[in-house]
Amino acid sequence: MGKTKTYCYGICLLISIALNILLSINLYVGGENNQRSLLTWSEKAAAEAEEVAAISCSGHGRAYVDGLVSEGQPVCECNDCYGGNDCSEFFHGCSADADSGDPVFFEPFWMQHATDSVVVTSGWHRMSYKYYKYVDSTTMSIELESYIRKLHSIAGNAITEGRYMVFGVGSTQLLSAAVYALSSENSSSPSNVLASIPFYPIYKDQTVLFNSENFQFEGDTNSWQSNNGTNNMDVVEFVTSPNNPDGELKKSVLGGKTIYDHAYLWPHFTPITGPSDHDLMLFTLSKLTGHGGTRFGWAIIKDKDIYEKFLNYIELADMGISKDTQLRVLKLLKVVVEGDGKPLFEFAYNKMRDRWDRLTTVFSKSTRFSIQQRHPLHCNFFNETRLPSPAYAWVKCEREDDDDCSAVLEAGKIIGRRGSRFSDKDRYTRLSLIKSQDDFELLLQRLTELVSLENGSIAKM
Ligand SMILES: Cc1ncc(COP(=O)(O)O)c(C=O)c1O
Ligand SMILES: *[C@@H]1O[C@H](CO)[C@@H](O)[C@H](O)[C@H]1NC(C)=O
Ligand SMILES: *[C@@H]1O[C@H](CO)[C@@H](O)[C@H](O)[C@H]1NC(C)=O
Ligand SMILES: *[C@@H]1O[C@H](CO)[C@@H](O)[C@H](O)[C@H]1NC(C)=O
Ligand SMILES: CC(=O)N[C@H]1CO[C@H](CO)[C@@H](O)[C@@H]1O
Repeated sequence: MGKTKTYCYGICLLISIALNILLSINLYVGGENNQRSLLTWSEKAAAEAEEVAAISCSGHGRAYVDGLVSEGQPVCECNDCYGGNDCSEFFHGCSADADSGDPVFFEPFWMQHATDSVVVTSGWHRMSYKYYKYVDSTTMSIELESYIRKLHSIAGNAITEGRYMVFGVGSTQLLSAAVYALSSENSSSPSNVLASIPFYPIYKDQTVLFNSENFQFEGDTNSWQSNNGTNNMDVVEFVTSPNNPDGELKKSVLGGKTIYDHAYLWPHFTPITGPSDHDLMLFTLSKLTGHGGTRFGWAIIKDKDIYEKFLNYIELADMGISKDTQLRVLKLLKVVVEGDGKPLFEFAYNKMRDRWDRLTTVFSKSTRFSIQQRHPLHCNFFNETRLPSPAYAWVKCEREDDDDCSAVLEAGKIIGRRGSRFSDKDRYTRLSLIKSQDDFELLLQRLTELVSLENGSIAKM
């Protein structure tokens, strides 16, 4: 009896294994001769996506499903200084472009996590303006919001308990929503919007563009304070921490209504010393995962009235942000929180640290150029004392005559963003360190060339 039973189990197990193998083959190969493949409408799109992604562009460019097409084939979009049909030509003498804060350095991470980060969207995915017909606030994904809260508790960079959250088209949209929400209505004089030099230029540009009776841009906090002294005036202050361009951890100068722009408050750019606990904090996907093009940011808000003004702004400006964007962000954040954030933050930190190590080696040989000082702090996320590795180098030209630092660098085939863009002196220039590896390698090469001239014949002339 017992023996027959065991015998039967053995056969059953074999049959079961064989069946599994057959089913798997059917699933993965798609078995055209079999009666039915398990995937139906997504297969063709998946094949197209993989086919286009497989185009190598010599490792110096990329082809996209939505890119230009030539003779029925997707065209390679080459990195700066590369060209030709397959991006294999390098343009010698080409300038290194370190101008924009395009966070493309994350790309290899997402290629390593291709399977987990891919999004499949049907033609009828969430056509409605709203989510969840049975819930009130319906233009934001509740699932996405809960992942963002989880992310902050893992990174340890912001308090979200008991706070409201609003999504925006990038944090760019939330900057102006914040100014609107914090400005006084119907007051005899407009609220004064300020930031501390050097500051991110969009604060001023947007405030000027939206030209309201309720607010006006008043420039630098420090000169404002010394001119207006103890006057208890209506101010809205932008505090960027870590700061763009110089990476400094900033605090409010005026102590009034404050917008904390935490675009760079992530473990790969700065040691996380504790959770930020301010009334109004802004974050962006762009500098967290590198998906600047997805245009997604969020505000964390303590006060209910301010929260409602934010909602009103987003509702009137664009009736809530794209559901397609929210789907993609959800998929990406699920990867980010894997392994308690270690894979993503370690990848990004190692990349930034490597770039800073190589950059400081070059600048240590220079007396003509200097970069900002960095100070070690204890990072709670990595449980270690570390130097910050900011997104940008804030370069100072030290020679008396070099008061236009951008021009000096440009002559050395390096394109930066001039200090006056940040309302500072042109003796400073910002260099972006978060672009592609090709961009960084060329930047480092041009910097090395420029510095090596210092003690040579040209510098002595
Ligand atoms: C300080 C700061 N805030 C906000 C932004 C806007 O980011 P996004 O609109 O991509 O979220 C940037 C982008 O560079 C930034 O540097
Ligand atoms: C501002 O004035 C408008 C029109 O008079 C009024 O409807 C609104 O409630 C006022 N807002 C505040 C905050 O007092
Ligand atoms: C140039 O000379 C200075 C002073 O002697 C030195 O400190 C610096 O390292 C030299 N720079 C290079 C690139 O050789
Ligand atoms: C942090 O590091 C210290 C010293 O290396 C160690 O004693 C401690 O257990 C670590 N804490 C955590 C939470 O890992
Ligand atoms: C009321 C007042 O004195 N406002 C001044 C505050 O300081 C700025 C300069 O930073 C002046 O432009 C304002 O007029």
